[in-house]
Amino acid sequence: MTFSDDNLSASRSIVFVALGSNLDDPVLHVQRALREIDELPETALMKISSLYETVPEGLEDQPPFVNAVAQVATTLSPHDVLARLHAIEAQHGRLRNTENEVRNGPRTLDLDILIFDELQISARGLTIPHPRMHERAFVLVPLVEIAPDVVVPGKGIAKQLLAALDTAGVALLKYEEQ
Ligand code: PH2
Ligand code: MG
Ligand code: MG
Repeated sequence: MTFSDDNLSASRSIVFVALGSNLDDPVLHVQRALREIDELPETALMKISSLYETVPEGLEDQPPFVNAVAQVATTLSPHDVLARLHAIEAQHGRLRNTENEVRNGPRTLDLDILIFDELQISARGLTIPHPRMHERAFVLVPLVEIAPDVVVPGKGIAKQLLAALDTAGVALLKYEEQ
C-alpha cells in the first residue's frame, strides 16, 4: 500500500501499534485498519510489518489470529491516539466493555499501543509500553521485522526480548493486497 504524506512538525512522536484480528476475514480487517490509521489526523504510517498467522494466546479455544505491527508518526497525545484507535476498533464492530467481550477472546479488531517514544505511562485504561508485549511472540516477531533495535522502555531491546521466546506459533502469512 502507499502511505499518505501528512506534513508533520518536528515534534512528532514515534508510536508502534499492534494489530490483531481473528473474526470475519481477519486479513481484511487488518488491511483496512492500516489504511484507517494512515488517514488519522496528524498521523502518518511509516512502516508496516508483514502479516502473520498466530496461535491464540491466553484463551486457546478460538480461531487463529492475524497479527501485524505498524510504526506511526504522530503529533497526537497518547490519550488521543488511544481514543482514535478505539474509534477504529468500533468501526470494525468491536464491542468493548459489554458482556459479549471475553477477556483475551475473539475480536474483529484489536489495536494496541505498544511503544510511544520513550514514555512509560501507567494510567487507567492506558499502560505504555504495553504490559505484556515483551512476552508475546505474536507482537515481537512483527515488531522486530520492522524495528529490531527499538527499545521497549523498562524491558530492553526488541530483538533481544524476542530471542528469549518460542516463536513456533507465529507463521508468515501470504495474502493478496485488498
Ligand atoms: N490478542 C489477545 C489475546 N491473545 N493471541 C494472538 N495470537 N494474537 C493476539 O492478537 C491476541 C492473542 C488479546 O488482545
Ligand atoms: Mg490486545
Ligand atoms: Mg486491546
